[in-house]
Amino acid sequence: MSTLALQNFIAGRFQPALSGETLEDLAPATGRLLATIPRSRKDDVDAAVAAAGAALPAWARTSVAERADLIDAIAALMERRLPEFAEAESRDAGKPISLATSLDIPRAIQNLRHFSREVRLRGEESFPMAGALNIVHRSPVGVCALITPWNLPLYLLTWKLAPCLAMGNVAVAKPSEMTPLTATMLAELFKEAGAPHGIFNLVHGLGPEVGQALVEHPGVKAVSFTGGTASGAKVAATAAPLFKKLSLELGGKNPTLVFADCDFESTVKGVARAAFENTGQICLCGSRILVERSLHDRFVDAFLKEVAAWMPGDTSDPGTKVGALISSAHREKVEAYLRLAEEEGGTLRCGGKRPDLSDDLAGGFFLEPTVITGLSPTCRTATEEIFGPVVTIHPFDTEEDALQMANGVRYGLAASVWTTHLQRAHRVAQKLESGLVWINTWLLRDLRVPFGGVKESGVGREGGRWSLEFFSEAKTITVKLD
Ligand code: TXE
Repeated sequence: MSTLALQNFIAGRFQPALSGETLEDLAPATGRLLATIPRSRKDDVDAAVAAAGAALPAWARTSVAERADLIDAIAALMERRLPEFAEAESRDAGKPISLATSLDIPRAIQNLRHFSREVRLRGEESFPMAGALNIVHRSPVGVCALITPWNLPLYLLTWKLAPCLAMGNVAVAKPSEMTPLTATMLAELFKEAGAPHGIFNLVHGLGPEVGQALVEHPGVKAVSFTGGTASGAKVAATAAPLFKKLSLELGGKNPTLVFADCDFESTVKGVARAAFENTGQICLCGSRILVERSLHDRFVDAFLKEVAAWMPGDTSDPGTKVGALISSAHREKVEAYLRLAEEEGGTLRCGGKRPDLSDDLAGGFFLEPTVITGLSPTCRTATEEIFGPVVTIHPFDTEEDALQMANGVRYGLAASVWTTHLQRAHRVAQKLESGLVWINTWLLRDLRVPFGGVKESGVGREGGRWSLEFFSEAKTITVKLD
Protein backbone atom coordinates (compact mmCIF):
# COMPACT_ATOMS: atom_id res chain seq x y z
CA MET A 1 0.00 0.00 0.00
CA SER A 2 1.41 3.40 -0.93
CA THR A 3 1.97 6.02 1.76
CA LEU A 4 -0.96 8.36 2.28
CA ALA A 5 -0.34 12.10 2.58
CA LEU A 6 -3.02 13.26 5.00
CA GLN A 7 -4.00 16.88 5.35
CA ASN A 8 -5.71 19.21 7.78
CA PHE A 9 -9.34 20.11 7.10
CA ILE A 10 -10.01 23.79 7.67
CA ALA A 11 -13.02 25.78 6.46
CA GLY A 12 -14.11 22.85 4.30
CA ARG A 13 -10.75 22.56 2.53
CA PHE A 14 -8.01 19.98 2.82
CA GLN A 15 -4.63 21.65 3.26
CA PRO A 16 -1.12 20.93 4.53
CA ALA A 17 0.37 22.59 7.61
CA LEU A 18 1.21 26.22 6.87
CA SER A 19 4.86 25.42 7.55
CA GLY A 20 4.73 22.46 5.15
CA GLU A 21 6.23 20.23 7.86
CA THR A 22 5.05 16.65 8.22
CA LEU A 23 5.18 13.78 10.70
CA GLU A 24 5.23 10.04 10.08
CA ASP A 25 2.40 7.72 11.03
CA LEU A 26 3.46 4.07 11.33
CA ALA A 27 1.29 0.95 11.04
CA PRO A 28 1.68 -0.81 14.41
CA ALA A 29 1.22 -4.30 12.95
CA THR A 30 4.15 -3.94 10.54
CA GLY A 31 6.17 -1.03 11.86
CA ARG A 32 6.10 0.42 8.34
CA LEU A 33 5.20 3.92 7.24
CA LEU A 34 1.47 4.20 6.63
CA ALA A 35 0.92 7.92 6.20
CA THR A 36 2.37 11.36 6.66
CA ILE A 37 0.42 14.01 8.51
CA PRO A 38 0.81 17.77 8.77
CA ARG A 39 2.90 18.87 11.72
CA SER A 40 0.55 21.71 12.56
CA ARG A 41 1.41 24.53 14.90
CA LYS A 42 -0.10 27.67 16.35
CA ASP A 43 -0.73 29.34 12.95
CA ASP A 44 -2.71 26.31 11.75
CA VAL A 45 -4.72 26.38 14.99
CA ASP A 46 -5.37 30.09 14.48
CA ALA A 47 -6.72 29.35 10.99
CA ALA A 48 -8.90 26.47 12.22
CA VAL A 49 -10.33 28.42 15.14
CA ALA A 50 -11.00 31.40 12.86
CA ALA A 51 -12.83 29.12 10.39
CA ALA A 52 -14.86 27.60 13.22
CA GLY A 53 -15.65 31.03 14.65
CA ALA A 54 -16.83 32.24 11.25
CA ALA A 55 -19.13 29.23 10.90
CA LEU A 56 -20.54 29.50 14.41
CA PRO A 57 -23.28 32.18 14.12
CA ALA A 58 -25.05 30.51 11.20
CA TRP A 59 -24.68 26.99 12.60
CA ALA A 60 -25.90 28.04 16.04
CA ARG A 61 -29.02 29.51 14.39
CA THR A 62 -29.94 26.32 12.51
CA SER A 63 -32.87 24.28 13.78
CA VAL A 64 -32.32 21.14 15.81
CA ALA A 65 -33.78 19.15 12.92
CA GLU A 66 -31.27 20.58 10.44
CA ARG A 67 -28.35 19.73 12.69
CA ALA A 68 -29.64 16.25 13.50
CA ASP A 69 -30.31 15.59 9.80
CA LEU A 70 -26.70 16.43 8.94
CA ILE A 71 -25.39 14.15 11.69
CA ASP A 72 -27.64 11.35 10.41
CA ALA A 73 -26.41 11.95 6.87
CA ILE A 74 -22.79 11.59 8.03
CA ALA A 75 -23.74 8.37 9.85
CA ALA A 76 -25.36 6.99 6.68
CA LEU A 77 -22.27 7.81 4.60
CA MET A 78 -20.04 6.17 7.18
CA GLU A 79 -22.22 3.08 7.24
CA ARG A 80 -21.93 2.80 3.46
CA ARG A 81 -18.14 2.90 3.78
CA LEU A 82 -17.96 0.77 6.93
CA PRO A 83 -15.51 -1.84 5.59
CA GLU A 84 -13.18 0.90 4.34
CA PHE A 85 -13.29 2.74 7.68
CA ALA A 86 -12.75 -0.52 9.57
CA GLU A 87 -9.75 -1.42 7.45
CA ALA A 88 -8.23 2.03 7.97
CA GLU A 89 -8.77 1.88 11.74
CA SER A 90 -7.33 -1.62 11.90
CA ARG A 91 -4.19 -0.63 9.99
CA ASP A 92 -3.67 2.67 11.76
CA ALA A 93 -4.21 1.42 15.32
CA GLY A 94 -2.85 -2.11 14.81
CA LYS A 95 -6.14 -3.56 16.01
CA PRO A 96 -7.80 -6.73 14.70
CA ILE A 97 -10.07 -6.14 11.73
CA SER A 98 -12.76 -8.11 13.59
CA LEU A 99 -12.72 -5.54 16.40
CA ALA A 100 -12.70 -2.51 14.10
CA THR A 101 -15.60 -4.04 12.14
CA SER A 102 -17.66 -5.11 15.14
CA LEU A 103 -16.84 -2.42 17.68
CA ASP A 104 -15.04 0.74 16.56
CA ILE A 105 -16.87 1.75 13.42
CA PRO A 106 -20.37 0.50 14.34
CA ARG A 107 -20.02 2.37 17.61
CA ALA A 108 -18.94 5.54 15.78
CA ILE A 109 -22.09 5.30 13.66
CA GLN A 110 -24.15 4.60 16.76
CA ASN A 111 -22.65 7.66 18.52
CA LEU A 112 -23.74 9.90 15.66
CA ARG A 113 -27.24 8.45 15.53
CA HIS A 114 -27.61 8.39 19.29
CA PHE A 115 -26.92 12.09 19.73
CA SER A 116 -28.99 13.12 16.73
CA ARG A 117 -31.92 11.28 18.32
CA GLU A 118 -31.14 12.60 21.79
CA VAL A 119 -31.10 16.20 20.62
CA ARG A 120 -34.29 15.81 18.60
CA LEU A 121 -36.12 14.50 21.68
CA ARG A 122 -34.63 16.97 24.15
CA GLY A 123 -36.93 19.37 25.99
CA GLU A 124 -36.10 22.39 28.10
CA GLU A 125 -36.72 22.50 31.84
CA SER A 126 -38.94 25.09 33.42
CA PHE A 127 -39.54 26.01 37.06
CA PRO A 128 -42.86 27.75 37.71
CA MET A 129 -43.01 30.09 40.70
CA ALA A 130 -45.66 32.44 42.05
CA GLY A 131 -46.25 35.02 39.33
CA ALA A 132 -43.31 33.99 37.18
CA LEU A 133 -41.84 31.20 35.10
CA ASN A 134 -38.16 30.24 34.97
CA ILE A 135 -37.01 28.57 31.78
CA VAL A 136 -33.61 26.89 31.57
CA HIS A 137 -32.47 27.57 28.05
CA ARG A 138 -29.37 25.88 26.69
CA SER A 139 -27.28 27.79 24.16
CA PRO A 140 -24.12 26.69 22.35
CA VAL A 141 -20.77 27.23 24.08
CA GLY A 142 -18.98 28.22 20.87
CA VAL A 143 -15.80 26.79 19.39
CA CYS A 144 -14.94 23.49 21.08
CA ALA A 145 -11.60 21.67 21.02
CA LEU A 146 -11.96 17.90 20.76
CA ILE A 147 -8.70 16.12 21.63
CA THR A 148 -8.71 12.36 21.27
CA PRO A 149 -6.33 9.42 21.79
CA TRP A 150 -5.18 6.51 19.66
CA ASN A 151 -6.85 3.53 21.30
CA LEU A 152 -10.40 4.05 19.97
CA PRO A 153 -9.82 6.81 17.43
CA LEU A 154 -13.09 7.28 15.52
CA TYR A 155 -15.22 5.89 18.36
CA LEU A 156 -14.01 8.60 20.75
CA LEU A 157 -13.97 11.42 18.21
CA THR A 158 -17.61 10.85 17.19
CA TRP A 159 -18.55 10.47 20.88
CA LYS A 160 -17.52 14.11 21.32
CA LEU A 161 -18.30 15.52 17.89
CA ALA A 162 -21.94 14.39 17.66
CA PRO A 163 -23.17 16.14 20.85
CA CYS A 164 -20.91 19.12 20.12
CA LEU A 165 -22.48 19.80 16.72
CA ALA A 166 -25.96 18.71 17.81
CA MET A 167 -26.05 21.49 20.41
CA GLY A 168 -25.09 24.12 17.83
CA ASN A 169 -21.36 24.35 18.53
CA VAL A 170 -18.53 24.14 16.04
CA ALA A 171 -15.45 21.99 16.45
CA VAL A 172 -11.72 21.91 15.97
CA ALA A 173 -10.60 18.31 16.42
CA LYS A 174 -7.07 17.10 17.14
CA PRO A 175 -6.83 13.34 16.76
CA SER A 176 -3.85 11.45 18.07
CA GLU A 177 -0.81 11.83 15.85
CA MET A 178 -0.56 8.04 15.95
CA THR A 179 -4.03 7.40 14.51
CA PRO A 180 -4.94 10.23 12.13
CA LEU A 181 -6.59 8.19 9.37
CA THR A 182 -10.26 7.79 10.21
CA ALA A 183 -10.59 11.39 11.46
CA THR A 184 -9.42 12.48 8.01
CA MET A 185 -11.91 10.12 6.36
CA LEU A 186 -14.60 11.63 8.57
CA ALA A 187 -13.67 15.07 7.22
CA GLU A 188 -14.19 13.67 3.69
CA LEU A 189 -17.71 12.70 4.73
CA PHE A 190 -18.41 16.27 5.86
CA LYS A 191 -17.33 17.44 2.42
CA GLU A 192 -19.42 14.79 0.69
CA ALA A 193 -22.47 15.62 2.79
CA GLY A 194 -22.16 19.30 1.84
CA ALA A 195 -21.81 20.35 5.48
CA PRO A 196 -21.41 24.08 6.07
CA HIS A 197 -17.72 24.97 5.87
CA GLY A 198 -15.96 25.40 9.17
CA ILE A 199 -18.34 23.55 11.49
CA PHE A 200 -15.86 20.66 11.68
CA ASN A 201 -12.14 21.40 11.38
CA LEU A 202 -9.27 19.03 11.81
CA VAL A 203 -5.68 19.86 12.76
CA HIS A 204 -3.11 17.10 12.88
CA GLY A 205 0.11 17.11 14.85
CA LEU A 206 1.73 16.62 18.22
CA GLY A 207 -0.02 17.13 21.57
CA PRO A 208 2.45 19.57 23.12
CA GLU A 209 2.49 21.63 19.89
CA VAL A 210 -0.88 21.75 18.17
CA GLY A 211 -2.89 20.31 21.10
CA GLN A 212 -1.42 22.82 23.51
CA ALA A 213 -1.99 25.72 21.07
CA LEU A 214 -5.61 24.67 20.74
CA VAL A 215 -6.21 24.52 24.49
CA GLU A 216 -4.54 27.93 24.92
CA HIS A 217 -6.42 29.64 22.09
CA PRO A 218 -8.69 32.40 23.43
CA GLY A 219 -11.30 31.59 20.78
CA VAL A 220 -11.76 28.05 22.14
CA LYS A 221 -14.44 28.04 24.82
CA ALA A 222 -14.59 24.36 25.76
CA VAL A 223 -12.09 21.51 25.73
CA SER A 224 -13.14 17.88 25.69
CA PHE A 225 -10.08 15.71 26.21
CA THR A 226 -9.58 11.95 26.38
CA GLY A 227 -6.08 10.69 26.96
CA GLY A 228 -3.48 9.95 29.59
CA THR A 229 -3.65 11.43 33.08
CA ALA A 230 -0.33 13.32 32.70
CA SER A 231 -1.49 15.03 29.50
CA GLY A 232 -4.90 15.67 31.11
CA ALA A 233 -3.22 17.46 34.01
CA LYS A 234 -1.34 19.67 31.56
CA VAL A 235 -4.54 20.45 29.65
CA ALA A 236 -6.33 21.29 32.92
CA ALA A 237 -3.49 23.54 34.08
CA THR A 238 -3.67 25.46 30.81
CA ALA A 239 -7.45 25.67 30.50
CA ALA A 240 -8.45 26.42 34.11
CA PRO A 241 -7.05 29.98 34.41
CA LEU A 242 -8.66 30.77 31.06
CA PHE A 243 -12.06 29.67 32.50
CA LYS A 244 -12.80 27.21 29.72
CA LYS A 245 -15.33 24.45 30.09
CA LEU A 246 -13.35 21.27 30.55
CA SER A 247 -14.17 17.59 30.33
CA LEU A 248 -11.38 15.11 31.07
CA GLU A 249 -11.59 11.37 30.47
CA LEU A 250 -8.26 10.00 31.65
CA GLY A 251 -6.58 6.78 32.64
CA GLY A 252 -7.60 3.84 34.76
CA LYS A 253 -6.25 0.90 36.71
CA ASN A 254 -9.49 -0.90 36.96
CA PRO A 255 -10.20 -3.67 39.45
CA THR A 256 -11.97 -6.89 38.55
CA LEU A 257 -13.44 -8.45 41.71
CA VAL A 258 -14.05 -12.19 41.47
CA PHE A 259 -15.96 -13.78 44.34
CA ALA A 260 -16.03 -17.52 45.05
CA ASP A 261 -19.77 -17.59 44.35
CA CYS A 262 -19.38 -16.36 40.76
CA ASP A 263 -20.61 -18.24 37.73
CA PHE A 264 -17.18 -19.72 37.04
CA GLU A 265 -17.11 -20.39 33.30
CA SER A 266 -18.63 -17.10 32.21
CA THR A 267 -16.51 -15.22 34.73
CA VAL A 268 -13.23 -16.60 33.38
CA LYS A 269 -14.24 -15.65 29.84
CA GLY A 270 -15.56 -12.25 30.86
CA VAL A 271 -12.50 -11.39 32.94
CA ALA A 272 -10.18 -12.34 30.05
CA ARG A 273 -12.11 -10.13 27.67
CA ALA A 274 -11.98 -7.25 30.17
CA ALA A 275 -8.23 -7.78 30.41
CA PHE A 276 -7.19 -8.17 26.78
CA GLU A 277 -9.75 -6.52 24.49
CA ASN A 278 -7.98 -4.05 22.18
CA THR A 279 -4.69 -5.50 23.47
CA GLY A 280 -5.47 -4.12 26.92
CA GLN A 281 -5.43 -0.58 25.52
CA ILE A 282 -8.83 0.61 26.71
CA CYS A 283 -9.09 2.92 29.69
CA LEU A 284 -11.80 0.54 30.99
CA CYS A 285 -9.76 -2.67 30.83
CA GLY A 286 -9.67 -4.66 34.06
CA SER A 287 -5.98 -5.08 34.76
CA ARG A 288 -6.03 -5.81 38.54
CA ILE A 289 -7.83 -9.08 39.08
CA LEU A 290 -8.77 -9.64 42.73
CA VAL A 291 -9.91 -13.19 43.46
CA GLU A 292 -11.39 -14.60 46.66
CA ARG A 293 -8.72 -16.85 48.15
CA SER A 294 -10.79 -20.05 48.13
CA LEU A 295 -11.19 -19.74 44.35
CA HIS A 296 -7.79 -18.21 43.57
CA ASP A 297 -5.77 -21.24 42.40
CA ARG A 298 -8.62 -22.73 40.39
CA PHE A 299 -9.27 -19.35 38.81
CA VAL A 300 -5.61 -18.79 37.89
CA ASP A 301 -5.40 -22.23 36.22
CA ALA A 302 -8.54 -21.68 34.17
CA PHE A 303 -7.56 -18.10 33.35
CA LEU A 304 -4.15 -19.15 32.04
CA LYS A 305 -5.89 -21.65 29.73
CA GLU A 306 -8.30 -18.95 28.55
CA VAL A 307 -5.45 -16.58 27.77
CA ALA A 308 -4.37 -18.97 25.02
CA ALA A 309 -7.37 -17.71 23.04
CA TRP A 310 -5.94 -14.17 23.22
CA MET A 311 -2.68 -14.65 21.31
CA PRO A 312 -1.77 -11.81 18.97
CA GLY A 313 -1.77 -12.43 15.25
CA ASP A 314 -2.36 -11.00 11.80
CA THR A 315 -4.74 -8.10 12.34
CA SER A 316 -6.22 -8.53 8.86
CA ASP A 317 -7.27 -12.12 9.67
CA PRO A 318 -10.92 -12.09 10.82
CA GLY A 319 -10.11 -14.79 13.40
CA THR A 320 -7.49 -12.68 15.25
CA LYS A 321 -8.59 -11.29 18.63
CA VAL A 322 -5.44 -9.42 19.70
CA GLY A 323 -3.44 -6.94 17.71
CA ALA A 324 -0.29 -4.92 18.22
CA LEU A 325 0.55 -2.24 20.73
CA ILE A 326 0.29 1.26 19.33
CA SER A 327 4.00 2.01 19.01
CA SER A 328 7.46 0.70 19.64
CA ALA A 329 7.89 3.22 22.49
CA HIS A 330 4.64 2.09 24.09
CA ARG A 331 5.69 -1.57 23.88
CA GLU A 332 8.97 -0.65 25.57
CA LYS A 333 7.03 1.11 28.33
CA VAL A 334 4.89 -2.01 28.85
CA GLU A 335 7.98 -4.25 28.83
CA ALA A 336 9.63 -2.02 31.43
CA TYR A 337 6.67 -2.82 33.70
CA LEU A 338 7.29 -6.54 33.17
CA ARG A 339 10.87 -6.11 34.38
CA LEU A 340 9.61 -4.03 37.29
CA ALA A 341 7.10 -6.77 38.17
CA GLU A 342 9.94 -9.28 38.50
CA GLU A 343 11.97 -6.85 40.60
CA GLU A 344 8.91 -6.41 42.82
CA GLY A 345 8.74 -10.16 43.38
CA GLY A 346 6.11 -11.14 40.85
CA THR A 347 6.04 -14.26 38.67
CA LEU A 348 5.19 -14.02 34.99
CA ARG A 349 2.83 -16.99 34.61
CA CYS A 350 2.50 -16.62 30.84
CA GLY A 351 3.41 -14.26 28.03
CA GLY A 352 5.79 -11.36 28.45
CA LYS A 353 7.52 -12.09 25.13
CA ARG A 354 7.40 -10.60 21.69
CA PRO A 355 5.67 -13.29 19.63
CA ASP A 356 7.48 -14.89 16.78
CA LEU A 357 5.44 -13.63 13.85
CA SER A 358 6.67 -13.92 10.32
CA ASP A 359 6.83 -11.87 7.12
CA ASP A 360 5.18 -8.48 7.28
CA LEU A 361 4.34 -8.79 10.96
CA ALA A 362 7.92 -9.35 12.12
CA GLY A 363 8.39 -5.58 12.46
CA GLY A 364 5.09 -5.06 14.31
CA PHE A 365 4.78 -3.97 17.93
CA PHE A 366 3.27 -7.19 19.30
CA LEU A 367 3.49 -8.55 22.81
CA GLU A 368 2.06 -11.77 24.24
CA PRO A 369 -0.68 -11.39 26.87
CA THR A 370 0.96 -11.55 30.27
CA VAL A 371 -0.41 -12.76 33.60
CA ILE A 372 1.51 -11.93 36.77
CA THR A 373 0.94 -13.39 40.23
CA GLY A 374 2.69 -13.07 43.58
CA LEU A 375 2.75 -9.28 43.73
CA SER A 376 1.66 -7.07 46.59
CA PRO A 377 -1.54 -5.23 45.56
CA THR A 378 0.14 -1.96 46.57
CA CYS A 379 3.29 -2.29 44.44
CA ARG A 380 3.84 -0.07 41.39
CA THR A 381 3.06 -2.78 38.84
CA ALA A 382 -0.29 -3.40 40.52
CA THR A 383 -1.27 0.25 40.92
CA GLU A 384 0.09 2.16 37.90
CA GLU A 385 -1.60 2.22 34.51
CA ILE A 386 0.28 -0.06 32.10
CA PHE A 387 -2.21 0.12 29.21
CA GLY A 388 -1.22 -3.12 27.55
CA PRO A 389 -1.99 -6.86 27.63
CA VAL A 390 -0.77 -7.25 31.20
CA VAL A 391 -2.76 -8.24 34.30
CA THR A 392 -1.86 -8.92 37.90
CA ILE A 393 -3.88 -11.39 39.98
CA HIS A 394 -4.18 -11.01 43.76
CA PRO A 395 -6.01 -13.13 46.35
CA PHE A 396 -8.29 -11.55 48.97
CA ASP A 397 -9.96 -12.93 52.08
CA THR A 398 -12.99 -10.76 52.82
CA GLU A 399 -15.24 -8.34 51.00
CA GLU A 400 -13.62 -5.51 52.99
CA ASP A 401 -10.14 -6.61 51.85
CA ALA A 402 -11.32 -6.71 48.26
CA LEU A 403 -12.76 -3.20 48.51
CA GLN A 404 -9.64 -1.85 50.15
CA MET A 405 -7.46 -3.28 47.37
CA ALA A 406 -9.87 -2.13 44.67
CA ASN A 407 -10.01 1.42 46.02
CA GLY A 408 -6.31 1.61 46.84
CA VAL A 409 -5.24 3.28 43.60
CA ARG A 410 -5.24 6.87 42.42
CA TYR A 411 -7.64 6.05 39.59
CA GLY A 412 -11.38 5.41 39.70
CA LEU A 413 -12.81 4.84 36.24
CA ALA A 414 -14.39 1.39 35.99
CA ALA A 415 -14.72 -1.80 38.01
CA SER A 416 -16.34 -5.15 37.39
CA VAL A 417 -17.74 -7.45 40.07
CA TRP A 418 -18.31 -11.13 39.41
CA THR A 419 -20.72 -12.79 41.88
CA THR A 420 -24.12 -14.45 41.96
CA HIS A 421 -24.89 -12.99 45.40
CA LEU A 422 -27.42 -10.22 44.82
CA GLN A 423 -26.88 -8.23 48.01
CA ARG A 424 -23.11 -8.48 47.73
CA ALA A 425 -23.18 -7.23 44.16
CA HIS A 426 -25.13 -4.11 45.15
CA ARG A 427 -23.22 -3.57 48.39
CA VAL A 428 -19.82 -3.76 46.72
CA ALA A 429 -20.94 -1.60 43.80
CA GLN A 430 -22.01 1.14 46.22
CA LYS A 431 -18.65 1.12 48.00
CA LEU A 432 -16.37 1.07 44.97
CA GLU A 433 -14.69 4.39 44.22
CA SER A 434 -15.43 4.25 40.53
CA GLY A 435 -17.43 6.11 37.91
CA LEU A 436 -18.71 2.84 36.41
CA VAL A 437 -19.35 -0.57 37.96
CA TRP A 438 -20.30 -3.59 35.87
CA ILE A 439 -21.82 -6.62 37.61
CA ASN A 440 -21.14 -9.94 35.83
CA THR A 441 -20.28 -8.12 32.64
CA TRP A 442 -17.83 -5.62 31.18
CA LEU A 443 -18.04 -2.84 28.61
CA LEU A 444 -21.80 -3.16 28.26
CA ARG A 445 -22.76 0.37 27.32
CA ASP A 446 -26.00 2.27 27.07
CA LEU A 447 -25.19 5.60 25.47
CA ARG A 448 -27.78 7.43 27.58
CA VAL A 449 -25.96 6.88 30.87
CA PRO A 450 -23.15 9.00 32.35
CA PHE A 451 -19.61 7.89 31.58
CA GLY A 452 -16.53 9.12 33.40
CA GLY A 453 -14.25 8.63 36.34
CA VAL A 454 -13.45 9.80 39.84
CA LYS A 455 -10.08 10.60 41.39
CA GLU A 456 -7.33 10.87 38.75
CA SER A 457 -9.48 9.21 36.09
CA GLY A 458 -11.07 12.46 35.13
CA VAL A 459 -13.40 15.33 35.68
CA GLY A 460 -16.96 15.49 34.39
CA ARG A 461 -19.25 13.04 32.67
CA GLU A 462 -20.02 12.31 29.03
CA GLY A 463 -22.92 10.38 27.54
CA GLY A 464 -26.59 11.14 26.96
CA ARG A 465 -27.78 14.38 28.50
CA TRP A 466 -24.45 14.81 30.31
CA SER A 467 -22.76 15.37 26.94
CA LEU A 468 -25.51 17.72 25.82
CA GLU A 469 -25.08 19.70 29.05
CA PHE A 470 -21.31 19.89 28.63
CA PHE A 471 -21.65 21.18 25.09
CA SER A 472 -24.06 23.95 26.08
CA GLU A 473 -24.42 26.80 28.55
CA ALA A 474 -27.48 26.97 30.77
CA LYS A 475 -29.20 30.33 30.76
CA THR A 476 -32.08 30.98 33.14
CA ILE A 477 -34.80 33.14 31.65
CA THR A 478 -37.31 34.39 34.21
CA VAL A 479 -40.59 35.71 32.81
CA LYS A 480 -42.87 37.75 35.08
CA LEU A 481 -46.39 36.64 34.32
CA ASP A 482 -48.52 39.47 35.66
O1 TXE B 1 -1.56 9.84 25.46
P1 TXE B 1 -1.79 11.38 25.43
P2 TXE B 1 -0.24 9.03 25.16
C1 TXE B 1 -2.83 6.55 28.80
C2 TXE B 1 -2.02 5.29 28.69
C3 TXE B 1 -0.86 5.70 27.88
C4 TXE B 1 -0.63 7.08 28.42
C5 TXE B 1 0.10 8.00 27.50
O2 TXE B 1 -1.58 4.90 29.96
O3 TXE B 1 0.24 4.89 28.09
O4 TXE B 1 -1.93 7.59 28.61
O5 TXE B 1 -0.42 7.87 26.21
C6 TXE B 1 -2.88 14.92 22.95
N1 TXE B 1 -2.20 19.49 25.14
N2 TXE B 1 -3.90 6.67 27.82
O6 TXE B 1 0.97 9.78 25.51
O7 TXE B 1 -0.53 12.11 25.24
C7 TXE B 1 -2.24 13.85 22.09
O8 TXE B 1 -1.64 14.39 20.95
C8 TXE B 1 -3.16 19.06 24.33
C9 TXE B 1 -5.21 6.50 28.32
O9 TXE B 1 -0.32 8.53 23.82
O10 TXE B 1 -2.62 11.72 26.59
C10 TXE B 1 -3.44 12.98 21.77
O11 TXE B 1 -4.22 13.56 20.74
N3 TXE B 1 -3.20 17.83 23.83
C11 TXE B 1 -6.21 6.99 27.36
C12 TXE B 1 -4.22 13.02 23.07
O12 TXE B 1 -3.75 14.17 23.75
C13 TXE B 1 -2.24 16.98 24.17
C14 TXE B 1 -5.97 6.74 25.94
C15 TXE B 1 -4.00 11.80 23.98
O13 TXE B 1 -2.62 11.53 24.08
C16 TXE B 1 -1.21 17.35 25.03
C17 TXE B 1 -4.60 6.99 25.58
C18 TXE B 1 -1.20 18.69 25.51
N4 TXE B 1 -0.25 19.16 26.33
C19 TXE B 1 -3.62 6.90 26.51
N5 TXE B 1 -0.39 16.30 25.19
C20 TXE B 1 -7.65 6.74 27.72
N6 TXE B 1 -8.16 7.46 28.72
O14 TXE B 1 -8.33 5.98 27.09
C21 TXE B 1 -0.89 15.28 24.48
N7 TXE B 1 -2.01 15.69 23.83
